[in-house]
Amino acid sequence: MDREKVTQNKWWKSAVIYQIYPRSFADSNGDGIGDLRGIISKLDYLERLGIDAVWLSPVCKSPQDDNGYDISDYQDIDPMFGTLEDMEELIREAGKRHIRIIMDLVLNHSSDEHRWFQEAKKSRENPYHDYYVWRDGTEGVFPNDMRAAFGGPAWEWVPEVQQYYFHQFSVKQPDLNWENPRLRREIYDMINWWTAKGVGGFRLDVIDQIAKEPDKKITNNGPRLHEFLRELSRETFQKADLVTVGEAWGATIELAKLYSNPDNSELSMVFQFEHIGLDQVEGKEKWDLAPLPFLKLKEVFARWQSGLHGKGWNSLFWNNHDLPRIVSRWGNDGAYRVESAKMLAILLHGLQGTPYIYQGEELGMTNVQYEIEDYRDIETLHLYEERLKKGYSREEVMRSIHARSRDNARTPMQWSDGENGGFTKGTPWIKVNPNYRQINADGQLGDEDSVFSCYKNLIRLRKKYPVFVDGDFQMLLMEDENIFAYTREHEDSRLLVVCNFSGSTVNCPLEEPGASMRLLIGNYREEGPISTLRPYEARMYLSVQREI
Ligand code: TEU
Ligand code: CA
Repeated sequence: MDREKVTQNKWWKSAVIYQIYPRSFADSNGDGIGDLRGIISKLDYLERLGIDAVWLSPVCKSPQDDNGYDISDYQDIDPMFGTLEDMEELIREAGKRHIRIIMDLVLNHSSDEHRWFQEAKKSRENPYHDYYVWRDGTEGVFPNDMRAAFGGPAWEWVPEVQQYYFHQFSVKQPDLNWENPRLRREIYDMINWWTAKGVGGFRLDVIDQIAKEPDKKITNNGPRLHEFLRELSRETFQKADLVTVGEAWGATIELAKLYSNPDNSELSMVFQFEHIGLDQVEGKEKWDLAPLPFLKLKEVFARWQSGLHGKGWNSLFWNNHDLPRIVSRWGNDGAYRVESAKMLAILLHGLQGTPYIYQGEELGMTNVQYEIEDYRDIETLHLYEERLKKGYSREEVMRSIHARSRDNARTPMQWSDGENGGFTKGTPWIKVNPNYRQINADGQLGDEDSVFSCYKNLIRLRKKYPVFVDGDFQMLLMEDENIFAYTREHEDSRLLVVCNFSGSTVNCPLEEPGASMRLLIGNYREEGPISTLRPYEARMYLSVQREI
């Protein structure tokens, strides 16, 4: 079968992937921190939901400066999450349920406690010195004015070598030097070691930042990026039937055609964030809130759906461990929490691409509004200090934090209405959202009208009808200020998805679906006329000339 055909039939094109933030998913030993044995205890829940793979945020050894995105040993599990044997058991037990385990590879930087860095900073002659990015200089005179994502300069002075090292994130996350072929070889060997253990794929943290030229202030999409990715893919991913998804904040459609080229030369797909950046003030930061430009949201989705059709592959997501929860952000986490959570799910899961469900999204979990003392995220805590120093009022800063803090996604998974939402018998590392008594898995599993059941049904539909995977995309009512409607067509099947993105009842100019259009799923019990859509109403119709 030629490579084009191979990619066409890839398992991950009809798969739905579930992201677990292990620290907040399920705690098995009462230390208040989620762990691998906690995940193993919830595999039956995941099997019932029907997902095909689990993306684990990092569980490797780490000092936890950035909650595990600062890895100090890529081939061992951090004791707080368990042991390598626990990981092997998780891979085995998940496999029995036809669930693949995807690991989160943080290859742009390591922890400063990694043995490579501990060696590198000893002397310029040390064989590991060039595993990192160094610049000569004098203490106090930075190589340039680049800033780190978590506050402060992007350069840190090391007296032993009289040089600065470069770090795009925290000072404990020194950037790795991908120009060094010996480093790249060690990374490939590590990845193949995990693949040999049965890992089913990899999520690649800030992968478009590995090719950098700090002297020219180039921190992503550097000139050698696709050369590195093709070598990485050739030396590792192409040796097994893996799914790979790169986090690429700087991706455009043209770049995504390279990343997700059907010839399998780089990755399966990327996470691009054009839709995610829409509700912030132009040219400012995510903390500078702006209303969502709905017509722009539709334009972005239409462009990515059409732009990659037949030329690449989309990831589909609203949430992850860095993002606020979508039902609070673009839905309604009050009176219409259930309807809007389902609408957002129906809208996303009808599109072409691989859908990702972030832990708790399938329950309609919401943001939180804590006091600053209850936040744990390094990014949030830096922001708080930085903006107060810049003269922002405390109210303004807390409004930004409530809306955008990454901890909105990191409050513990809500399993039951029992103590700590069933997450831990100990003291949770971060407070459980107080609404766990109303929003929890136990209360939804047996309820056909729950958000959980809506996700479960959408996952089944994706497997049953090829139009979900292979259909093309046409946006309808592009200029409508409230309705997100589109069709997908493949062979003799036509999918129609109509969503009222607003909290008001609106008129819909679409003609009533004909007798051949069968309602596959909706978020209101009775199916009224399509001409009047109730608040956050969503419907998915399928017309099939011949039954599958
Ligand atoms: O995130 C990349 C990244 O840039 C995010 O930190 C994002 O800019 C920020 O959260 C605003 O939303 C990846 C990981 O997903 C994140 O958890 C890590 O903190 C970061 O890389 C460093 O590894
Ligand atoms: Ca634990």
